[in-house]
Amino acid sequence: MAKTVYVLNGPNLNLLGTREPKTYGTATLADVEKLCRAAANRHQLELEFRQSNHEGAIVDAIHEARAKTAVGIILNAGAYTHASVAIRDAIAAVDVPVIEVHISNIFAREPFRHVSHVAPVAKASLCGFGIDGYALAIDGLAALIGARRKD
Ligand code: CA2
Repeated sequence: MAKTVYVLNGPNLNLLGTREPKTYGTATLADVEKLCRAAANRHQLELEFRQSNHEGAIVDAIHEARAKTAVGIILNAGAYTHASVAIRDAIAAVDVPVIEVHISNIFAREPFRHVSHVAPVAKASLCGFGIDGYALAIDGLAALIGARRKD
């Protein structure tokens, strides 16, 4: 059976590439999706790629990943990272490994970004690698679950 990884993106990430290039680079969310498809394909994983500006939609997508027996979730919850107990609880409620990703180094930014409600319930977290962090997270998930790699 095909193994699927969900990549979930939170609020404002649809604006990637349009503003704040110093912090987030110039790539668009479509570029991120392409990079994720290539990484998933290398590990023979199917990909579900989503973005939402709504907290409940992200909670629903986490539940959907569980219902569809996804092998993992790569989650950039955007600003909800620092604020959402609902997303934290959803992650804790499902037995799907979540890898937290941030494009920027949240620890080198404003103090309110140093707190992540996702990190304590995530399997792993990475930040500061730009959009390459998404591919690194998929590679890390594949290593965790022992996915077969295409050479
Ligand atoms: O570094 C990240 O990936 C963040 O999750 C991005 C969030 C921010 O609230 C987190 O603290 C760190 C913000 C995403 C907004 O992205 C934009 C991109 C271009 C223009 C405007 C917003």
